[in-house]
Amino acid sequence: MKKSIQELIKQRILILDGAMGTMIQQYNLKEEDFRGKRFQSIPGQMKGNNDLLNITRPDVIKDIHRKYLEAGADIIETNTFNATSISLSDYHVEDLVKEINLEATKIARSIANEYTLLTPNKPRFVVGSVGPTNKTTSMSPDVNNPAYRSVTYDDVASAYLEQIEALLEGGVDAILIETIFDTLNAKAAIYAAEEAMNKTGRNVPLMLSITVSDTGGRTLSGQTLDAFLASVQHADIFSIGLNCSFGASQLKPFLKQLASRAPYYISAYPNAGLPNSLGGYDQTPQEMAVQVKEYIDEGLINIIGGCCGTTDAYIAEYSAIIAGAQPHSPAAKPGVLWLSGLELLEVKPEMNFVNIGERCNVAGSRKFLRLIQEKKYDEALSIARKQVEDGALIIDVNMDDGLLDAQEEMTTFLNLIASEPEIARVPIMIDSSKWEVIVAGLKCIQGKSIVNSISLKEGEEKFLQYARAVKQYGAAVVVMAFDEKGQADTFERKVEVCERAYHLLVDKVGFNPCDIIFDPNVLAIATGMEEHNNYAVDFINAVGWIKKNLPGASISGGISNLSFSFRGNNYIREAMHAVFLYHAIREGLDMGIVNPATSVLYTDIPSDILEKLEDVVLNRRPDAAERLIELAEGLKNTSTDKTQEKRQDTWRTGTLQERLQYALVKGVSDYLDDDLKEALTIYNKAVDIIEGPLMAGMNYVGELFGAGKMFLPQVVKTARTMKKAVSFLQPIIEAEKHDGISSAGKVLLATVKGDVHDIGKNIVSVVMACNGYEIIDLGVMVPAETIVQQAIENKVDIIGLSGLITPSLEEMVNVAIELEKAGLNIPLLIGGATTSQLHTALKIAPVYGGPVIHLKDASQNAGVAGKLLNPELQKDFVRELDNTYKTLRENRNEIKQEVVSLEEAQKNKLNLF
Ligand code: THG
Repeated sequence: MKKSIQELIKQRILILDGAMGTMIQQYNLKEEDFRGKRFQSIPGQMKGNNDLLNITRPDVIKDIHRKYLEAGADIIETNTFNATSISLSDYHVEDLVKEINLEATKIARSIANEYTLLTPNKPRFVVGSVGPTNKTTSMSPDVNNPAYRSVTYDDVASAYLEQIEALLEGGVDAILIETIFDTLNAKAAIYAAEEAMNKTGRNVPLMLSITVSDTGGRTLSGQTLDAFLASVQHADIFSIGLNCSFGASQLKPFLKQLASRAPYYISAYPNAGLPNSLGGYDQTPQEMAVQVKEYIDEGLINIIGGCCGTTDAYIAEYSAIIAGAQPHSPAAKPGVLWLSGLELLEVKPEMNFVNIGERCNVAGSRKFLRLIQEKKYDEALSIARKQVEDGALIIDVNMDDGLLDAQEEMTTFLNLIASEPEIARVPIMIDSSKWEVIVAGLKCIQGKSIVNSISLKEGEEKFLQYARAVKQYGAAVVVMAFDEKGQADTFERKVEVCERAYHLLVDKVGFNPCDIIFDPNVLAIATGMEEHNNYAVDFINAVGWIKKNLPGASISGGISNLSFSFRGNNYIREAMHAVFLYHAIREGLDMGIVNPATSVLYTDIPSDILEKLEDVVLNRRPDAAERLIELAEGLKNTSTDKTQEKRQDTWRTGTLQERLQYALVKGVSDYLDDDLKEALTIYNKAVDIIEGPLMAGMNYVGELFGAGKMFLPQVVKTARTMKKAVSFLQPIIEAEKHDGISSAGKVLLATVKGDVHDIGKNIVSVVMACNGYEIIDLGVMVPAETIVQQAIENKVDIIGLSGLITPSLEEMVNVAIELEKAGLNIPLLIGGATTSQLHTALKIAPVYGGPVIHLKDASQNAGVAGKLLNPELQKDFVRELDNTYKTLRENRNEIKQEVVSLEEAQKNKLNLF
């Protein structure tokens, strides 16, 4: 009987295959191969649609699998990386999802079985490859609208469900969700995988593989690996690992980090080194094997394979280095509550207390309510940001108001928070009494959040249903001490309800006890009603009981509820909270929803006041409330917020340059108008401000990014701030232009087909518009034909192509060929990460008659365009350019392609600005 993958992995390291794309390239397939007879009439280009080859050239795919099996692979991946309706729709073949996945599985299955028969003691496995899709649910593709999403969680989940169902039906041995760059996409895939397994009745191991996108070791959507682990902790995961990103040696520190924390088997399939400036990979199989051997020797690995640039020759090296090696033994499960935003929050006992910011609550703050009603989201976000600055480790968000569409507001606000790295750093607590609002919130958040709340109010059945859903979405949950009889107000009732809920969650739902947070109801005291006097005591005692009797669970409460009867007297309120927290934390309170700006410390409360407060909180005498009220009236209502505000604004005392740089680096636009007004009095022209201090600030951001000190979402925020600055200056620039002078020239801009990145392009657009050019922006994913047609129709003077990912290099060549075919010689500007002068010189310039210029960053565009459109300057410029390109080509023949350093690769990435 063939051993299962679960048995085999305990015994030895398993070999996964190498890249599919690199192998397909070796067959030099033509457009006709991809189309076959069947797809002759589908519009657009079909070359590059590798997944379609399962139908049109199954012989090639089978041959590739055979080579990998021959090279010693224990596991091969189906050729289905892009086989979801979302990715296939780029090629207008989104109807073929089921067929492609079934065919791909059939091909892989048959050849794997063949090899299992040949080598029965080395059984071969087929894993269904599930790629990230080309869209992200966590980020906005629109610079002007950070709340916008081109796809939703539901879109992605249903696309994945269709794919994974077919893979399971076809008979894969495991599902591999790979090249994960966005955790929300991955969570939707995990959700879909569970659904698909339930539907098909085939329960197979779930494997995950992340790709890190920067030297700081974060995903593209900005999460650290630790944060990622928290986000997917709810799933039944077989293995986790890293693929793509970098070569083996650059990947190692991140792999180590993952292996030290992840309670799963570990996989790795790196690229064949770092890409060279042409987007190719030069590391030899032997060189790569030396680096991979280090992983093995350090006990990091259970499954090893290859990504971009690897072929069967690389995989063939592995058998020797894994022989007799000790497989990695997974880390222990955490045993404490893990939450995450962009970063991990591990609620460890020694943390003492986790404060949850209460201020983004329309029911708990008049100001926040007004801002949401008036759709002043920027200011509403500032409230969230301030709470994090004040030390909130989690942010509570509540949109429950009769006159608001709570579901829509929750979605908008959480999407906006996702674009604010300073806020998104921390986990979110989704606070609503409406289930639909909670679900809407869960579908927006890549981190591991907290649902606030569920309870037994509507009976056991509903409670279990909600709890199962929370678990499947991967959140922790606040359970309020409510049941069918109502709110638990006494110690006995609190304990009774929490205990019952605990057993239902742990025993019936299989909830991780660490993901349960009890809220035994903080109720207002000193209200004048005698039956309220013991509420705080009952709460504190219940905390102690839960801590001792319900292992793993945390305890929280809405602390400000306690002091409602002292509204208007902030000092007394805050002092009362301090006293209450002091006693509750001693009993084991883990967290609380509070105003993080509070500055009253227990130890700072004068003893006469403290005594009266403790009388009230601990219910020590019947007249305690009256005595406190008397005292409160004597005290002025001191506001404690003022000093806090001052402290944060110290950066405002810097020079103009420093302030603008700070605003860009932090992405803070609050003072932008003031600072720019000041700049206008110093600089001669508004354009000079953009090209001077603002560009300098952007370059500084570039350096930080290159050094791994900033990560992509932060940089995106910088870009937004830059855009705001530019739009402030734009009308002034317009006015400064001499009247009547028409446009400096018409510029067509496009991100090429296959690529959705456009932040860099948008900045180029703004900078050039500032310099008087008329911009025709065709957006993203623009096919070559459209670029040609629009260039002709609009009689443009310059064409600018942009792209961030490696395949865009080839697409740019394709566009140049199409422009040449159309007989054009309009100057072509090339920009974006992965583009390089070398690639431009070697691959793009030779296929096009017009000038082709590579630009390093957005600040160069206007200058170059100016030269190109001036007949006198153009001659010299183009001659010089030709010479440079010639030298580059000649040198290239002598020395082997230079390998760009990691830092260079990072800087290239920033070319998008
Ligand atoms: N448990 C759980 N969740 C909760 C609560 C709880 N969520 C909501 C609430 N209770 C906790 N949040 C707040 C937020 C603000 C205030 C009280 C609790 C508050 N606000 C001032 C007031 O009403 O006087 C508002 C002043 C202003 O408008 O600025 O006190 O118990 N799980």
